[in-house]
Amino acid sequence: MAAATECAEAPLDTAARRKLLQDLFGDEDESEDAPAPAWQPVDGVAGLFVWRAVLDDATQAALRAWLCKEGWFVVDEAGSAPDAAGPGVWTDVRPGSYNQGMFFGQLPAVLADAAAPLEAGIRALWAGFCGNASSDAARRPLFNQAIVNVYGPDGFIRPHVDLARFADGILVLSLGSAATMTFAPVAAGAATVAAAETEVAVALLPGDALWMCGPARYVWTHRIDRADSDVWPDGVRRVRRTRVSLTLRRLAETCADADSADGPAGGSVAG
Ligand SMILES: O=C(O)CCC(=O)C(=O)O
Repeated sequence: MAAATECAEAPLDTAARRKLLQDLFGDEDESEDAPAPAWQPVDGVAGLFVWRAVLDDATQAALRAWLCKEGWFVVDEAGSAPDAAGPGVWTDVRPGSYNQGMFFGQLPAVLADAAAPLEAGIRALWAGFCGNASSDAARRPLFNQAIVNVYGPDGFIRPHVDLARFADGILVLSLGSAATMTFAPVAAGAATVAAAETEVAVALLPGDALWMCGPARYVWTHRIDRADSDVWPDGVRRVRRTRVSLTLRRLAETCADADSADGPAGGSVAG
C-alpha cells in the first residue's frame, strides 16, 4: 500500500469535463446568448434535477483540502492520473478515518460556500416541482444539516427514502469519483408515480450536484449499488474510485429538537 502523505492538491480539470459534456450534448457556449448551464430535469422522476460540472476547480480543491485536513481521506504517494481516470477524479485518495459524519446547525463555511451558487436555482425550482412552495422556497438558511459520506471503490448505500425529520429539498454534491445512483418508486407510493414503474439510473460525476424534491424525495428510493466501474456519458467505462458525497438538508421544523439526538450539534461523528 502506498504511504500517506500530507494533503496535496491534485490536478483537477473542469475544462476537460465541460468539453466532454459539450461534445456529448452540444456546445451551449458557442452562442454568447446561450443560457448558462443549470439544473436539468432527470427524465422519469419528477422533482429530480442534475447540474453537471457545477463545482469549479477552486471549489472542488477547497472541499478536497477540507476533507483531507479533517481526516475523511488521505492522499497516497502514487500521485494521480486525472486524464486517464476522467476529469475531476482524484486517483490519489483513499478513505481516511471516517466514512460518515453529520453536521447540525451552521454548516462549515467551505460547504456553505460550495452550495451558495446553487441556491437561487433551487429556490426557482420550488414553485414548479416541490411542495409547500412559498414557505420552503423562502426558508433561510436553505440547509442546516449535512451528511458527509465517503465511499471506497467498493462502497454502496442501500435503497432508502430520507427520513421525515428532514424537510423537502435535498442537495447532493458529488466529488472524487463517479457513481451511479438508482431511483425506484417506493412500493406504497408507486401508484402516484405516473407511468414510471421502472428504475432510473443517474450517473453522478465529480463536480455534479443533484437536487431531489417533491416526488423524487418522498416516493422514490435512491441507492448506489456496489460496482467496480461506471459508464460515463461519453460511453467510456471508468474504474470507480474513492467518492465523497455531501448531502445538505434542512431539519423539519416540527421535530428538529428531538431528532438532533442523531449526532452532536455542530460536530461530526464517525459512522
Ligand atoms: O452518496 C450519495 O450521493 C447519497 C447519500 C445519501 O443518499 C444519504 O446520505 O442519505
